[in-house]
Amino acid sequence: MSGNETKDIHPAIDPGRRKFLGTTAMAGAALGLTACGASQSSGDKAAAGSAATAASSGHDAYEVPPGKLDSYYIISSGGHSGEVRILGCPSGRTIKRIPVFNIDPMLGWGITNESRAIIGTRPDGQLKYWTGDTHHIHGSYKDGTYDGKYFWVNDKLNARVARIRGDTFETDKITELPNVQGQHGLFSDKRDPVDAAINYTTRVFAGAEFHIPLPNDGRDEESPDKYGCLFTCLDANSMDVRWQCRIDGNMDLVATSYDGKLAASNQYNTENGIHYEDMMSAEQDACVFFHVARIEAAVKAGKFTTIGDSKVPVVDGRKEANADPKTALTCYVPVPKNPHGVNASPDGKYFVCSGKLSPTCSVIDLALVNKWFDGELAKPRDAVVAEPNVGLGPLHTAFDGRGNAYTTLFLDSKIVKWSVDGAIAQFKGDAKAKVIIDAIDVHYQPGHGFTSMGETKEPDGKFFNSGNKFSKDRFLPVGPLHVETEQLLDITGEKMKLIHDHTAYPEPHDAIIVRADIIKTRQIYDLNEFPNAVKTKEESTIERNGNKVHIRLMSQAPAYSMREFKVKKGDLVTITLTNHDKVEDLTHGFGIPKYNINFVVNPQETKSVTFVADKPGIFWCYCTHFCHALHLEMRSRLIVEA
Ligand code: CUK
Ligand code: CUA
Ligand code: CA
Repeated sequence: MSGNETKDIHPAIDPGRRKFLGTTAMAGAALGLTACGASQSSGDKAAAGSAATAASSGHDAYEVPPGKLDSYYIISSGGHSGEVRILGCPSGRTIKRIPVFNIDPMLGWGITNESRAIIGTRPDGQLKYWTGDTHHIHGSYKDGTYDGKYFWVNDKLNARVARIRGDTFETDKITELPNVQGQHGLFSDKRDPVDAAINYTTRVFAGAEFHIPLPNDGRDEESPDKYGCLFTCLDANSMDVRWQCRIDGNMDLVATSYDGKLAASNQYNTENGIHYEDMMSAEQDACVFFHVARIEAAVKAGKFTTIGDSKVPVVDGRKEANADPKTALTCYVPVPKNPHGVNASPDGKYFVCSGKLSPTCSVIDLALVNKWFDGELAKPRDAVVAEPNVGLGPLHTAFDGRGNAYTTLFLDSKIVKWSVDGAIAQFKGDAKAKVIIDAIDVHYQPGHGFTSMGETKEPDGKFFNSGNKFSKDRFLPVGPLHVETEQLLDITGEKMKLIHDHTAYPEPHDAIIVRADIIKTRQIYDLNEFPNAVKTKEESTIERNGNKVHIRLMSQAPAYSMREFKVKKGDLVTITLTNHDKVEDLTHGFGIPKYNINFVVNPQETKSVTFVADKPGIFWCYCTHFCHALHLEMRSRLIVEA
């Protein structure tokens, strides 16, 4: 049995608490939040005890014994670490950390010339940015499900979108978005490719959370009424920005429809507030819908402006310019209050916005939104077909494909399972409709929750992962900074079962759970993929051109192709290294003492680094990655002559 069974099944026990939260209530809730570790301790023990019971009574299905593989990949953002992680599901093992917007010496990310070109450099050669904040990661789609080709992730800090290859799980492109700050929500287009040459998702959508002056060049800083937010569409193939759409209010999360007609973003700051009190002054905010085809037609017809130095076409999606539904580019569906999260149900019918400061979830019927765009629905609000009370602080919702929704309740520290059809019936007036089906404690304060394959047309309703923002007492204490908790729930039955806790380095936000058979990774690169590869022993040379020296090196266990290379103090040195080993998993490293050079080359891969040889002496370049019985002996001398 699970811990929640001993409790009232309804997550919001005290109906008196089921009110919208005002400023004072929110301050109280914040206080309550710090105290929740103590107030929930009896519940914790029950949950912990039940987890132990579950394990001892043998849930073999969750166990991934030594030598066996997980059945899912969890591809997870890493928040202000700037990276992306891959975990196995259900084991929770961390399988890979993918540097994206951060620096990573293991891989050499931010150190090699190739990674620096992807991240972007300034005219003086410095990296343009070396930090980022990843929140939302989504994959490329075909036939409504993942095809495993690409994954896109946002950088909230520096308004960028990165693409990660599904075959190597390495970042291959990063685009900085113009005219926006706080690039938060991100979702890929789910429609089937129209262009046969680009056989995958063709668009990626991104929402901006922060209002800024447009252009943000210092002229309107004291006129917040002139600040604005833009919704951005990128070309998934070139990663160029296709267009932007200016809106009223701000944006948070992004969702896309399965037919490709609509994209949407929840808005918590329709007040255009500068301070948080202003941002929570209205009882309703909105979910703004974008009519993708009309926006692209407007761009084609030249109905756009540009902002500042940016050449990106910007269409006007503000309310005043879109009063006629039949030509409108945008539709603002009112929902309560400072909503967080918008999630698409796998049947393609609904988007669900969680209320955050309202204990409700708003179910928006996409057919009705389309009806509004056709001029056949009186008010955008009429597209809301259910608004169940689910509990306090609802943030994100996931689906099991059996008609149930699972919403994270940040303030209640629970996951609530509710019936979408039940909620719709209740909204229509059926007082007996069963809406809330189950609730379970999580530890603590869940942010995102996501289900196995839940953001595809192939949801399998097996696992729900709760990404919790506080772990408090769940792990051995390691100082003031606690690790976060990811908790895995079995959702195959009527009742949810907590089956696993695992740690997550701060701070994961969103993730997707992808069936393992969809991901097809490569073990070995192709030498010919790299135009600068050092292909033969004869090509392994030292070329000098003035004070520029190019050392072309190969690695093959247990040696580099040259035992030593001489340069002069002050030379600008480039080392290109091609790994000639063809054995799976046989990676070599390359480190140069005192020069901040540290990177790896995978089988048949080529990478390069460039540095000024400003320190004379002998520097043992050594293999940093344990590769061979003679790994320690695998080294060459860099001789910098005075
Ligand atoms: S936001 Cu993090 S818990 Cu950036 Cu998706 Cu909701
Ligand atoms: Cu090559 Cu270690
Ligand atoms: Ca608001």
